[in-house]
Amino acid sequence: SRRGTPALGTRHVALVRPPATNLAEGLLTHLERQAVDVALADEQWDNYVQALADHGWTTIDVEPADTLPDSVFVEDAVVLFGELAVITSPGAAVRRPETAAVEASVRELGLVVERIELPGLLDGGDVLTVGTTVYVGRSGRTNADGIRQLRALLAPLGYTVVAVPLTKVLHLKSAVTALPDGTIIGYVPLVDNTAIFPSFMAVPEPGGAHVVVLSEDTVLMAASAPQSAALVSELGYRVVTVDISEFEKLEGCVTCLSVLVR
Ligand code: CIR
Repeated sequence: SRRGTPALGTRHVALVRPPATNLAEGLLTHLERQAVDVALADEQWDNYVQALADHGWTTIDVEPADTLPDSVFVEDAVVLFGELAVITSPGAAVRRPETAAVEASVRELGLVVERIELPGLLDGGDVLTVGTTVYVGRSGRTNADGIRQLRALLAPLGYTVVAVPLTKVLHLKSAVTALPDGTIIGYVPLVDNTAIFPSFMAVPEPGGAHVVVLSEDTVLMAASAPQSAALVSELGYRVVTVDISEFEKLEGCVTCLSVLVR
């Protein structure tokens, strides 16, 4: 079994979940509600999936759930560590029913399944793995018991769970993600304490804090953050951009829309 720092691209499957017809009713914590154009969202989602496909990722659709508006944000329901799939315990009660179909999909992939149990709460958007370090946001969605359970599941596999207090943002990965070389990039006004990260680079836009690592040399970023994309490009990475404006209105970002199985 793989653990530690798996080679990128050992498997090229990505889980995605088509947007619900009631997407526009998704939860909001920090933003004022703006009208979501669901037809445009569908088109943007298709383009996002196409961008994954263009870079060698075969996408698998988790069964759509038209009564679950936030189900498109599939990364919140499961976190993968090599062959281990940890089914989360979503911090928003209305999102809890999202996990069942995601669990079915990861079982079909043959992954080992573990679960965070109540009263533990943990959203996948709070989990950022860099090598064998697993940063976990202690956020409005993830509590201490959820972090404790994840730590207990991962310690035997050689991972260190580092909890990150958050007060200014929905999820850890709303504020920071990692480049392929392990550099943490983030939007400073949303991070309580950047000193917790061993190598941190600031980006100039909130949407620029989010990268999906498509390969060792290519990342996916939102079109809403052109200056950040230029900065990452200056570091020698290929940057693919997609417009996800309708998902950003719901506090979603490029990372939330898929789970890459490496
Ligand atoms: C929510 O509030 O749960 C959704 N509207 C947005 C979730 C975004 N997911 C993420 O940042 N991982």
